[in-house]
Amino acid sequence: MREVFISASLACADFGYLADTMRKLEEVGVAFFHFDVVDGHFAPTFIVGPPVLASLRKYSQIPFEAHLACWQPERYIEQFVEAGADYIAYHLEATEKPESLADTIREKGARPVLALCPETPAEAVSDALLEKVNMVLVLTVHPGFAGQKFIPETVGKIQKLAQRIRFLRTHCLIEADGNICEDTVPNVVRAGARVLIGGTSGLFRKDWSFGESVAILKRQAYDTPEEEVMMGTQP
Ligand code: S6P
Ligand code: MG
Repeated sequence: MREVFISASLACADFGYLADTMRKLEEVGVAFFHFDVVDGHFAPTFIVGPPVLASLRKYSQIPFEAHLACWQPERYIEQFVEAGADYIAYHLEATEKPESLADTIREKGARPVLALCPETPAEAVSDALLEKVNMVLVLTVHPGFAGQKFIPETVGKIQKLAQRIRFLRTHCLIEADGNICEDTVPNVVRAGARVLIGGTSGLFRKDWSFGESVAILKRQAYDTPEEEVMMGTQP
């Protein structure tokens, strides 16, 4: 039986209550905390940096993922590892040495995650790189902002990556990030995504509690017919 994990995109939380919000999300079964880190250039905004992860680390036991929407991510790895990031997602578009960066992240003590913008095709990722990273984060919206509309063309990319991962027999999971909600979950799960990053549309909703939101996302994921999905493994 495949397993699907819910990750909470904390950029969508009320920053005045982060530690309390994280405790509530952990109680209802969220498996990862996802921090969007933007440098003002890769995408035209700023969100959080290492001091925020470091302050929150003591309030949570589950893995932290730093999603670096930043140019030259190699400059920031050490700071985020020291701040407590367990997974570091860097963009293929933002670095000239994606393979050696995966090695560096691992050497520093975190797990590498390769992130892809919506326009970047699956073919831009080499087999060697797929074998080096723990996860591939497929952005299903443009980087930097919550509340955008799902880009349907990204589903085919998830499917192609999932087929290659299966062929290569690596333990790499695919994450879907952007407008992940009850309407889009069946598409990304059927294509092969196993980590669902919830934001304003799927997890931080005014009409549902966190418990209800997680239950709805998981129900949609597990109701997707078994024969149509690829197998996944623990990251
Ligand atoms: C987008 C970012 C995401 C957002 C998430 C928000 O640049 O990487 O992690 O925080 O997409 O969720 P939603 O449901 O508002 O799109
Ligand atoms: Mg993100």
